[in-house]
This record gives sequence, C-alpha cells and structure tokens, in this order.
Amino acid sequence: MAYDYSRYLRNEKLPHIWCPGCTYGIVLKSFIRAIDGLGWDKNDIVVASGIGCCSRLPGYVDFNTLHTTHGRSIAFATGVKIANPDLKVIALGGDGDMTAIGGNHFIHACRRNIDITVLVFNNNIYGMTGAQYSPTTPKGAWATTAPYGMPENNFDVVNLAIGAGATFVARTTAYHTTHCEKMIKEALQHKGLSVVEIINACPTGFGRKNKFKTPTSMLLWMKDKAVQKAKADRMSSEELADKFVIGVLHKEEKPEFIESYDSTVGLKKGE
Ligand SMILES: Cc1ncc(C[n+]2csc(CCOP(=O)(O)OP(=O)(O)O)c2C)c(N)n1
Ligand code: SF4
Repeated sequence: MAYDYSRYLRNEKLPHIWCPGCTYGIVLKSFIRAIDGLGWDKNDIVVASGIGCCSRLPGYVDFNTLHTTHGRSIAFATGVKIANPDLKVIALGGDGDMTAIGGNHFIHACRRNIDITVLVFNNNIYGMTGAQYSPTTPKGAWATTAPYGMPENNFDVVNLAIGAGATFVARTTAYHTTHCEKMIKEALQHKGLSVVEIINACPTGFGRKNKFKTPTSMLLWMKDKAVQKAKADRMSSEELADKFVIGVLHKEEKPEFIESYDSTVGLKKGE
C-alpha cells in the first residue's frame, strides 16, 4: 500500500511553492518518514525555519511550526528548547540561511551542544532571491552575483559543524531517499546538537546556469559523486578527489547545553 503522507501534512496548504524539478519535496517525504518511524507525538515536535525556498517546508507539515526571520531559525529553536526541554526541536534552512546570515547562530549552537537537530538544505545557491552565491557555492560556479564564476573559497558544512563542536554530523542527498530518512532519524535520536547536511538541487537557480541540462542530471550527479562512508574509508584520497562522502561522519558524547546550564546555575529539576 502506498505510504500515506497526508497524515503529517497540512493538506490545505498544498500545492507547495517549489519549482518543477526542485528536490525539496523529495526531502520533505524523507523527513516525514523519519519522524513517522520514531513514532513521536506530533504535538511534541517543533520545526523552525528561516526564510528561503526550503524554509517554506514547516508550513506544509502538521507539527508545531515557526517560519521565522532569515538566518534566525536556530535562535528561535534555542528559545523554544530552553523554555520546554521536553520538546523535540528541529531547525532547518538553506545554505544561505545557515552558513551566511545565520552562520553565527549555527557555529554557536554547535559549540553549546544544545539538543536540537539542524537540517541544512544545501543547494549551493540562494534559491528564493534569484541565484546569488552563498558560502557553499563551489569556486568557479556561476551565480547572478558571480557572472564570471564564484571567486571565493567555499565552506564544507560538515567540517564547519565538526570544527564548531557539533556532536553528531551527517551528510546525505535528496537522491538517496532512504539514506536521507535514516540520517534524519539518527540525528533526531542523538542527544546534543545534531547536523544533517542534505545536498539538494536547485535546477532553476543553479542547475541550468551550471551546465546541468535537466533536473534529472542533477540527481544523477548526486548518485555519481556521493560515496557511502564505509566505502570511502577503503578509498584513497586520489580516488575521492571529486567525490563527497555521505553517512554519519562524526559522533561523540558530550554534556548537553541545557543540562550543563542547569547544573552550573543550580536549576536542576526539583531543587
Ligand atoms: C534579513 C534578510 N536579509 C535578506 C533577505 C532576503 N532573502 C530571503 S531568502 C534569502 C536566501 C535564501 O537562500 P537559502 O537560505 O540558501 O535558501 P533557498 O532559497 O536556497 O532554499 C535571502 C537573501 C531576507 N528575507 N531577510
Ligand atoms: S528556486 Fe530553486 S530552490 Fe527555490 S523552489 Fe525553485 S528549484 Fe527549488
């Protein structure tokens, strides 16, 4: 029997705004299946987003949702989590949202290790506002603000998160739908700050100007370039040169922010 997504959707808000060929709808389905697999009560889940094409996602799901300001989803999510640590709190946004205007919130949430899951929808461009380059746009790629090619070095979201102190960091793609579901599910179960970078395709803003003739070719690029971690561990750096690794890339146990805060300032429950 076909999977019934409608149980988790605000069906009255559909159809969605995303362009034909955009991969955000695919990831929305992986996201729903991940949460469904955990069997959590919808009322215990909070999803906060910033501004951007992917940040429209919370509007379509039947959880407690916040569509906040550009780059500030983690700040709002932090407030919600501190006010009610029993809630399962997810912050999501694009590469622009999370690594440019919201970059400071991102690194400091990682550093604090607050128990929030951050989903970075990385399509290498500012989709919503017309294809300006973001900190993850590959060097040399075309963007409206880089008509001769992106002149700057780009961030690796996974390395950025690990370097800043996140205790669970994974990468997946929109193409690898069941893998994406698994990564989100594992991240949601982790105690501490978990980050999942989800490689996405923006055929409208990025693909057609960067030699991807069709949306399908962008999905095939993900299929071709992504290497599962277990396989990557057996490959040489030369073999991995033009690939990227998907899977859980970092996991450690560290004191969680709210618990550390409460024990430090003597606000332990019941005291
Ligand atoms: C303070 C502020 N600055 C700029 C904007 C304009 N703006 C809206 S969305 C966006 C970028 C969206 O790109 P990204 O976060 O990568 O998400 P995508 O649209 O690609 O999903 C920008 C610059 C804004 N809404 N608010
Ligand atoms: S502009 Fe790009 S990111 Fe935005 S909906 Fe269209 S394809 Fe998706």
